[in-house]
Amino acid sequence: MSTLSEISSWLQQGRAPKVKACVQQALDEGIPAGEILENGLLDGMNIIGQKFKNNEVFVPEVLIAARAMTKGIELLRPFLVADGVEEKGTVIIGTVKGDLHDIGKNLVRMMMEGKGLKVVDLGVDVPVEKFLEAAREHEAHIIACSALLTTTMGEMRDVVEAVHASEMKDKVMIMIGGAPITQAFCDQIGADRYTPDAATAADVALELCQA
Ligand code: B1M
Repeated sequence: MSTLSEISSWLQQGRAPKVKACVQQALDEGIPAGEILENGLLDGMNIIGQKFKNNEVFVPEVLIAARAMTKGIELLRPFLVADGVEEKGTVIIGTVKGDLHDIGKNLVRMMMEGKGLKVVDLGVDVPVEKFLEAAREHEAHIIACSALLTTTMGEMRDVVEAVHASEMKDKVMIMIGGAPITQAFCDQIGADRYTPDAATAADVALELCQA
């Protein structure tokens, strides 16, 4: 098995120390960092994302795999910058004001990072103004809002209205998701895209950044 296949395989098994060791081995073998990212780490994360979508693996496995990926990316990050690998787009993500649920949002963030996007994570309980400030500061392509409570999903409408009233209205797309969110709600508030799960959110974010 090649070192890159080993990275993908260990990542799928959530074995962070093994992933780190193999990433180091691949670097020592002279494999470019971009290739290690694409054909090792992202390959493994894409397989996990697909299995998650098909209910073949569940949240704990995904979180452990995502943690292993983060460890691998930490090791690669300086080389990726040195190699001049360009990030494919910038996403501001957060759980809306009043809402403290972050497991799904963290999965979305990790899947998006797995697609090569730069993700600025504002955490939980994020007020509307903070989403806008961050989008301005980082020249983001996308604001991604997560909500798990029916009592907080209305915050997304405020984010949409604030972006539409700002100078960013033609530049920044708004993606929404979380258990109570539906396509009908997305249409109602005028957000750009609703996605039901983390893997689809990452696919759509990449598509929007490349459009
Ligand atoms: Co809370 N909670 N909770 N909770 N909690 C729910 C959401 C609830 C449905 C439970 C229930 O009653 N059956 C209910 C909401 C009811 C409603 O509004 N209709 C509820 C409640 C009521 C509450 C409190 C009010 C309870 C209380 O204090 N009385 C309170 C609120 C606190 C607050 O936020 N202000 C509360 C607190 C908590 C904990 C802190 C204990 C904990 C959160 C811990 C944490 O996140 N760090 C918690 C948990 C764990 C849950 C449940 C059990 C699980 C949520 C979860 O993490 N699921 C949840 C019940 C349930 O969903 N079964 C529940 C796993 C996660 C991977 O899924 O987040 O849906 P999810 O993310 C998915 C998709 O939704 C999507 O991708 C993810 C993966 O594919 N997705 C996006 C998410 N964000 C996206 C963004 C996108 C795209 C897709 O684009 C931007």
